Amino acid sequence: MADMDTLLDTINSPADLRQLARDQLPQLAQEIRDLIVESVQQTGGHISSNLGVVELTLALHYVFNTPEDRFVWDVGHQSYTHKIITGRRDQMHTMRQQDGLSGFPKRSESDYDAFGVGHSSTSISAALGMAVASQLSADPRHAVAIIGDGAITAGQAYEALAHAGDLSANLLVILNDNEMSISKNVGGMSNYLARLLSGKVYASAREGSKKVLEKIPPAWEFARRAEEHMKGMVIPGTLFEEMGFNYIGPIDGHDLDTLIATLSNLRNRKGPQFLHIVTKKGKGYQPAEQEPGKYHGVSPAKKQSGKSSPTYTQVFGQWLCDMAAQSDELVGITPAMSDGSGLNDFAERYPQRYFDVGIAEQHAVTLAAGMACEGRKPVVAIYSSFLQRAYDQLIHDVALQNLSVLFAIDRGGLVGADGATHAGAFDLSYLRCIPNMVVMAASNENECRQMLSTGYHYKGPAAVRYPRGAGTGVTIEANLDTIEIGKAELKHQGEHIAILAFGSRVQAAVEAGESCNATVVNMRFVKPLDTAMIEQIAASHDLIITVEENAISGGAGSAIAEYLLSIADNTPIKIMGLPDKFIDHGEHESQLADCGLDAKGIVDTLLLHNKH
Ligand SMILES: Cc1ncc(C[n+]2csc(CCOP(=O)(O)OP(=O)(O)O)c2C)c(N)n1
Repeated sequence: MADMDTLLDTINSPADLRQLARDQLPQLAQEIRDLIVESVQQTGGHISSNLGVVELTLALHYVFNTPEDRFVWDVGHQSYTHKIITGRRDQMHTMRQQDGLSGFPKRSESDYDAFGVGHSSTSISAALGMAVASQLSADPRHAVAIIGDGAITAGQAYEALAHAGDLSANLLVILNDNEMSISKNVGGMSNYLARLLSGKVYASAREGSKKVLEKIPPAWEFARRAEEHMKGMVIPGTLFEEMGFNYIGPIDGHDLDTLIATLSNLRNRKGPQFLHIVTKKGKGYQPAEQEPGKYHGVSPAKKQSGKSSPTYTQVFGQWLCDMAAQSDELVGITPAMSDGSGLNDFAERYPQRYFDVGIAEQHAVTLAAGMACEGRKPVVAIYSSFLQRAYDQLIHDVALQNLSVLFAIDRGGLVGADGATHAGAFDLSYLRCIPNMVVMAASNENECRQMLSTGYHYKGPAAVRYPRGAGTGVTIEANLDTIEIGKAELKHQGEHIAILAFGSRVQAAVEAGESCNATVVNMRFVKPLDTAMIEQIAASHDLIITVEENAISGGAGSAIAEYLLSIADNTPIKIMGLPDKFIDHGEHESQLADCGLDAKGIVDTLLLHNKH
């Protein structure tokens, strides 16, 4: 294929795609699959989800008039085919790297990316907003939301469906049903969808719908009658119909003819439409078809080899199993991130005490609150950026009632290739302002384990935040010992300047401090602060520098500044942390260096301020 022009080489925009004959599309689909498998092996990213929607994406761009018509991809991790045919084919090898393509749709990247995503279950709301806006300005454009059966487990999707059903806006919702979230999908909705797909009904619908759709005349009335006929053959009166949608499906999401015919038909319909398609996650790539979960998100090939320290995620997973062995009250809760949060072993060993609630962060937190009321000890394992979703639940349901829930917060800080949507940039700010909370930031994997034990035994809400990736390589003690709440740790006694460091930045601070003979403290607690230590440091140093991998605004350094102000201490203070802007994808190490948060950056700041 190397010296032969491929079909894909001729596709620089969806307009080029629309020039192709329908019978050329399967070949194009194959070429796109090859490109996805090849490029994701280099760059890392989502394989399985993307291979599942190649035909759907081609059919959508073939039928709709993008970019005038708006597509909103839910989560957006399945948008690679969309990127490939909207002029970004040659940049696929740059994906998720600094200055390269984002792994998600992004408005600033392309006119075809109608809405920025990364977190799930926003697509129906956003597409409805667009549909309503075009209705208000009498604009004929279409708005389409494409959402998976995992993403549709979240409450926001239902809020949007319920509202859309009540409006007459021209919205098309496409449910891409592969019976998988990252792991096997869970919950009542997934059972309901499985029933819709079950047995004969779906099999006959596949055949039947094809025949019916082939014969659909263009005129609207005829199309409508044919469609009603088709629906009669499928499933009458679905949940989505009850919500005010015109429900079509389930249809085979890999059958281009059926997809194109159905979408062309739906394009001419007014009001809220719901199309249910069935696809296979990982389609066309044997390893991903067999283990779609494993191939959901993969690392670049070159990074997979080599032995390194355990990740914080693994340290948490081990701690959870060890604590569960000792404490019958422990329950583990994850919002659809069993693998990513390190709960797989726990799930296997303690299935009765393991709860995957689906992509439902708000529910996860209030569920934990309810369990805590009854004397259980819930551990909510959650990514920093996903906990943003459950902020009111954290305040109103957990903290206000001073319930003992432990939050194990993974991905605290920048997250490299996953980019701004997944960065845990704000948790220290948003947690420390909540009364009753204890907030800890782990500086190495052994301390992470100790902090988890400390938070677990604390009577009230506690959070331990730790970064993405491997730990520092320290020895991890097997015990479940706790540390004293609110107690910092002096790492290096120097003079003139003191660096008060938090969590992931402690090691860099120690390097910097030792090289300049500055005092270095591992603060450990963002709340409660070790105020005795702060006072002592302020009394014996000319300048305090704080360092954290969290937004400067309202973060841990800000807490120290507030404290100094409250005791009328005017020791100069310089707060180092993430700047007031979103940090794009790139290597984690270079993201930190760009923000001046590596050892060199800390030394530079120290020298700069030392001179004055
Ligand atoms: C709010 C939020 N929680 C969790 C995630 C992590 N996540 C990304 S994709 C995914 C599964 C999505 O499943 P589905 O919608 O069925 O899409 P598929 O990958 O199966 O095509 C999850 C849980 C997220 N992106 N956003």
